[in-house]
Amino acid sequence: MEIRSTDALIAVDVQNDFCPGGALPVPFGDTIVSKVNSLVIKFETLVFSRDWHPNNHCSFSDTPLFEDMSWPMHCVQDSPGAEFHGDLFVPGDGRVISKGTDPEREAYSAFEGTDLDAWLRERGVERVFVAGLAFDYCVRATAVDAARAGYETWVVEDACAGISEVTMERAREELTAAGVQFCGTSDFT
Ligand code: VGL
Ligand code: ZN
Repeated sequence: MEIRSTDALIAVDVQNDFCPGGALPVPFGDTIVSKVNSLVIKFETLVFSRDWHPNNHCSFSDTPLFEDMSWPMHCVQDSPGAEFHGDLFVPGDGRVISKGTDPEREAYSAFEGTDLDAWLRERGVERVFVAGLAFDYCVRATAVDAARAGYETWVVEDACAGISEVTMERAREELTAAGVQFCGTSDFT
């Protein structure tokens, strides 16, 4: 895979709370950080999304069920858990996209309620490569929205980790149906 000037990398929610030890840990979430870094150094156009909730966000529950998309409190704005993983490379010219900032609305996709589409369009981006956490929620939703917005969309699968096998399999089906393609970090030269 030859990276072009019209490509963008979207690194989704590589944050402490989604890594082991965090509030909403994705199994092996930390193991993808070095894979994401290997992409970060290759792409010119870089987007880093972050889950960035107010402390009264509607998805928070004291008795979260996960399956119904109620979650323990996580990624609260300006808390240590909301910070990017300490090993993630975030170059100064990378664009940080904060999502889920409205207390009344869930936002899994980095396109939802943000100016990401306009920002990519301004830069002439045609293809996007999506990686990060969690494969079955925010990576899935971001990639589906990218495809719907007209970008040629790829998910770099080994640079993602997901919450459960069942929802990951469902996500693969939904991504495929949306026209999203899959690749791996070893496909980039
Ligand atoms: C996410 C659950 C709740 C994610 C965010 O980043 O995949 N999952 N909030
Ligand atoms: Zn969240």
